[in-house]
Amino acid sequence: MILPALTEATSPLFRPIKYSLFPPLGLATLAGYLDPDDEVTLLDEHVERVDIESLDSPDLLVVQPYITSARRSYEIADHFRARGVHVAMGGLHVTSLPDEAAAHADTIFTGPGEDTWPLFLKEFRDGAPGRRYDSTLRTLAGMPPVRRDLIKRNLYLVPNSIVVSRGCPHHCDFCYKDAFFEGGKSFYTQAVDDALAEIDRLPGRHLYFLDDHLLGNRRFAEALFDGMAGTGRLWQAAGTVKSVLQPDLLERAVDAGLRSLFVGFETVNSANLAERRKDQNIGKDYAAAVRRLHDAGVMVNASFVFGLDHDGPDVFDRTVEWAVEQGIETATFHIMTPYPSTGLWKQMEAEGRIVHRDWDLYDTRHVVHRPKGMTARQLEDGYWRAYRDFYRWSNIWRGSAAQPGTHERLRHLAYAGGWKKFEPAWDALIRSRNVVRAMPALERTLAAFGGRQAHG
Ligand code: B12
Ligand code: SF4
Repeated sequence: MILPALTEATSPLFRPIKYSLFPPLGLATLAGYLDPDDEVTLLDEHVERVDIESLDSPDLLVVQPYITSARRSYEIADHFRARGVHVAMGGLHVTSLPDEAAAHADTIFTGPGEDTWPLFLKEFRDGAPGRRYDSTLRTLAGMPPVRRDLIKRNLYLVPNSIVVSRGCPHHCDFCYKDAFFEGGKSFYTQAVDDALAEIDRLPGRHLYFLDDHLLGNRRFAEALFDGMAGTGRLWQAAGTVKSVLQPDLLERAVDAGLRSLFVGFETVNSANLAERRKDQNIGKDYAAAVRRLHDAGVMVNASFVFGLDHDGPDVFDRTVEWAVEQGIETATFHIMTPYPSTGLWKQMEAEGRIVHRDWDLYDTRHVVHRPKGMTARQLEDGYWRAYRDFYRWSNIWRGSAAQPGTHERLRHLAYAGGWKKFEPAWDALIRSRNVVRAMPALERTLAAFGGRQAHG
């Protein structure tokens, strides 16, 4: 099983820490369905060199392409198919463009794999594998434990990534979600006991929930948080502005160990929200959401998209200024990128505004569409400027001053500075092949100041 990487992640010169954060959870999940006596190797090109020439030919090669790693995925697949190996491919990019992927695979899968993958395995063993499997039955019931034994933990800063749900209850039209889950349910969770059992299997204290929206099903989230309370876990996750503003749910999450939340604010221009069907953000008080998180001792990783149709050249400074004023600890900026088969893609294509299909550049750092309110150059320059400005020491300092107390101010400085200001140190750690050694420092930062306890 292989997770191919985009070129940047394999560069001998500099490897950003973000590619050494999380292990290949999707493939480790699929490996759970194999028989105990099947031999399986899990390779992740983001963190290890994969020399395809020197690899033995397996009976079956499983490849998971993302859009930005599609080119490399196809190269690997073509190489092994030429050797007579059966290649199976699935995941997000394959679901967006099944015909493109089918040219490089013997079997393709669309949608999540929990129903079709075991069926394929049986048919493959029987010598009659299908050419294409489309997922329709959506459930996580009876899912085998994730094969975490296949994950080389020392190569990741956050080996304990976990997902306990699939999809999301919302329908933002730039998101991969609706297209990926077409043909069945698009938001469902594990049984709470199964999720708690999966959590129990993870060593150490720190967890990172990769669920699109961990707070999306209130009943599930409450039961999960109640089950986790008192276990001493420290964790990070993603949620929406709306869910943060709900009474009580955030408090339960914090009592269960939530210390930092990724929130999709997306835009400071409210006209963009309606156009992109980000309905759950419309009319929501963003500043109140940040305040509520900070008051609860939770750090904010805010996500913003630039280049939406109502954005003009002033959007970069306005966004950075707003984020710094709120004391947001970390921000992730993106250039609006229409992913194939999303609603946004369909609109851009109908308007003739897609300028090329070089998937390598669909990494949210390059302009691939014709923007409305500015030029492509302004958009790319503004994007890079926003990163530089947000992570200037003067702004990190200013942001920390917006925090409710001294503890939070120190945490802000340690966390925001640690991520962006010490990239060369991260690079050295990656090269030592022991990134996990930084985990205690991350845990200390999250634990020392966070949580409602800090406020007495
Ligand atoms: C963690 C994560 C990352 C991590 C690491 C990824 C990793 N190690 O797997 C990091 C930080 C490195 C990352 C980087 C990027 N990411 Co990212 N990331 C995610 C995130 C949040 C979770 C992925 C995950 O683990 N999911 C849980 C597992 C269980 O699901 P899964 O991997 O999809 O696998 C299931 C199915 O897809 C299917 N399946 C997958 N492969 C196969 C193969 C077969 C044979 C079968 C049967 C089934 C199957 O079965 C699995 C079990 O259900 C997703 C959002 C999401 N909800 O998926 C975005 C996401 C995958 N990322 C995305 C993007 C765009 C990027 C970046 C380009 C963004 C950027 N600007 O930096 C980069 C570069 C990616 C690259 N390497 O090329 C997009 C992908 C869009 C696309 N069409 O490909 C997503 C969907 C986010 C979004 N909403 O747009 N990412
Ligand atoms: S809330 Fe997030 S995960 Fe859900 S549809 Fe919107 S962008 Fe996608």
